[in-house]
Amino acid sequence: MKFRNLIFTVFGLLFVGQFAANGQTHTLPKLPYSYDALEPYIDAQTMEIHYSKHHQAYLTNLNKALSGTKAEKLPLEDLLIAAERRGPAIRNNGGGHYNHSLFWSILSPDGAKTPNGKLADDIKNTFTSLDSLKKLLNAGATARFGSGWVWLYVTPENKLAVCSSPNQDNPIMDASKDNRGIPILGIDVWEHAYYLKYQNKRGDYLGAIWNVIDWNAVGEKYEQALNNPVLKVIEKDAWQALTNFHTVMSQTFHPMEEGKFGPIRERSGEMLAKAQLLAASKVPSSFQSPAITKAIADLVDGSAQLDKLIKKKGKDEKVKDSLIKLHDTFHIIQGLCSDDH
Ligand code: MN3
Repeated sequence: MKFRNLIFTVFGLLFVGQFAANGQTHTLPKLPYSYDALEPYIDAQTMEIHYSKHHQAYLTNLNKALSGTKAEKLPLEDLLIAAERRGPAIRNNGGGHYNHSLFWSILSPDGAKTPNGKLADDIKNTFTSLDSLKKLLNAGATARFGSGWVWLYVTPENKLAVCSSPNQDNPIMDASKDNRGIPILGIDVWEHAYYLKYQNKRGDYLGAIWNVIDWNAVGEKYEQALNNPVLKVIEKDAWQALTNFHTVMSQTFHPMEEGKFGPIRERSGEMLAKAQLLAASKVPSSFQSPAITKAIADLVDGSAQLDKLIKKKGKDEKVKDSLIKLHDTFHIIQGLCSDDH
């Protein structure tokens, strides 16, 4: 906790001048080509409105929602992991900013028409061919009712997968439930992405878009995603039984630190139940280790002892020792406290 706070403080000091100067934490990425560069597949007017009005509006509203909050200095990915928990302003505008930034970066008038290297191999191994991947993505985009996106993404198990999401959601978000990971290719299927040229014919837009997808850029995104520590954070966040235990722990431990023993005395039975559910849950592959197995077993034993102590109306001092020990055990599994909880 302390180390992380120190890091935030250092970054805060480094960037505080910038924040004060431009009054915003997130900025619009420069478009790497002109508005008419993707003609005839995407028309100049659509590009201009999409980038300078729609994307800009998500960005403005994101910075407005973050202004003066603790989350103001968090990296965008950290914000999005807990998007649903943070509420619709962050979910919609943070998603809108992230998704469009990705979209612009994988489009190009003269990009690679096919993937190469590891991405090419893994597409073939996962989807049998590039054509069948495109068909899957187009089917997902066609089936998406109303506004949304279709994604090629990397799962926490380092596999390629396809999903679609409503509105400005994406696989990084808690809202994405069973389809969590880091997107490397996204296609915007909001009407604002195609209506001026294609009107209601989403299928024609989906046929044309492949002419301007730059597979080299997607390949770079793939390499970055595979090496991105956020993948492991997403995997842990998707481990619902751990999150549920964490909620009870943080809502009882932190009050106790301030001398308030009411929450833990009321909820020790619930804490034990959550520990038992955690022990019965499927441990994500990258968390499977003898140390974690032991820590989970210790968590059940420790929660049972604490609950017994509280039922016997044990003294505050003893409850405190027991809860501190349990909290330490929990952090063997969870890692350091983050500012998210
Ligand atoms: Mn859009």
